[in-house]
Amino acid sequence: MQTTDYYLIEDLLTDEHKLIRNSVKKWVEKRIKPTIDNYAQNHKFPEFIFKEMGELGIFGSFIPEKYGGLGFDQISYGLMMQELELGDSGVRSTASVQSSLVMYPIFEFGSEKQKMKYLPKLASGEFVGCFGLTEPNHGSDPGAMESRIVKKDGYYLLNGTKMWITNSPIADIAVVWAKDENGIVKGVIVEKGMKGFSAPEIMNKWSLRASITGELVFNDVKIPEENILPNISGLKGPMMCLNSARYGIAWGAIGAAIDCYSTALQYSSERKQFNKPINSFQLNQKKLAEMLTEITKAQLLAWRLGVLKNENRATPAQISMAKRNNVEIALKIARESRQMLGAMGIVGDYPIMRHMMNLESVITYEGTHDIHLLITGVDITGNQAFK
Ligand code: TGC
Ligand code: FAD
Repeated sequence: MQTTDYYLIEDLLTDEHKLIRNSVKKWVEKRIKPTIDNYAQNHKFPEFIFKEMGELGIFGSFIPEKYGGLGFDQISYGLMMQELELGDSGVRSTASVQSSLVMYPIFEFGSEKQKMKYLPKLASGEFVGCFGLTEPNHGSDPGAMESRIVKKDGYYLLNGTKMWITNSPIADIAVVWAKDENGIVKGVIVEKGMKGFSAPEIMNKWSLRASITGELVFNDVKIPEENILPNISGLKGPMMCLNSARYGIAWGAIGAAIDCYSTALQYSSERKQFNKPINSFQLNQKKLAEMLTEITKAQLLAWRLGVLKNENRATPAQISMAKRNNVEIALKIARESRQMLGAMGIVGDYPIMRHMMNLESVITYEGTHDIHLLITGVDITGNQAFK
């Protein structure tokens, strides 16, 4: 049976890339695959992943060693995300948030003191971080955010609410985006235990059930001046973080797609109807052929984007195209694979339904499917399309 590396992309990887990918693959096979269905069925977050992913060097792998990272390149980061999402989108979510949305802004926009204080603990998994941009009234349009910081004598007062925040209920720190008195977006590091700060969990999700999601509520929270990210002002701050996370998702979604496709391929070679394996019927072969074609195209898109990212040449619109395309094909592959398993497709014995439900969040967060289409449209035409 065909592998999922149809165009021999393996040849484009260095020995170091393969080593990194294989170590994450091994961990996912040993620690995530056997346990994740139980966590998802019970809507529980597998907290053990923090320490173990920290030990594997997954958090902030692209950050210099001085701050606890490994100084890896962007293809390595992408491959890690692919392998994690082969296990579960929620596990990849945790790595995306910790690496791209918490460690990245502290590294890029933080003071030396902030970097030394937070980055090594985030890298090791001792600290859990979260990222607060979305609000109850402002999702796709974060520039209209209502959260505010007001300068006082030696500190700031933070007020507002953030919504749909991955890992917020268990986070030690939150990188939060709020406007100052001049309407300028600033980044703030909020620590667990600060008076007036709470992070209630959002319950009853049908998607990303093995990931924990919550709110961030700020009522006159006193933020020391030293907790403001000094080197960034404006919406481009959080957007730069999203460039990194969206890039990781473009790789991650391929992992979910590969897991669904491989499951459908295996099942359809064993399952017989009308005295024949069901993968001998042309309609099922069409499904498999189209899935592998889309996986191959997505791999090439992600790999080339990684090369451009390594060269600091990847544009936000290129990242939007890859995130949008790869999540869309993963979701379609999940739906087609599920059909190929018939009734068996709906049970937790196979990973497909879980991936499918997870991908309904992945296609919405980090910018919805349509927002990424609009970003591409604006880039092509130079004309605004969503205001
Ligand atoms: P616009 O006027 O276009 O831009 C405002 C300023 O931001 C800059 N900018 C970017 N900079 C770097 N990278 C990007 N991708 C950027 N996009 C915009 C832009 O140059 C400008 O800078 P300046 O210096 O001129 O002021 O902004 P707009 O108000 O029209 O808004 C459009 C925008 C870009 C916000 C919208 O298109 C968008 O992307 N909305 C989606 C919001 C989103 O993705 N939210 C994600 C929340 S976090 C999350 O979902 C985490 S999920 C976690 C998990 O994986 O579990
Ligand atoms: P809305 O912005 O209300 O959009 C609703 C619909 O309207 C969408 O289909 C959208 O495409 C469409 N739409 C909006 N504007 C336009 C337009 N101009 N033209 C055409 N169509 C439009 N956020 C964080 O900050 N941190 C996190 O850690 C985080 N984690 C998340 C985890 C999960 C499980 C989920 C589901 C979300 C998470 N989010 C997080 C929030 C996520 O980024 C937002 O849900 C997303 O940006 C969309 O915002 P919204 O849900 O408010 O939808």
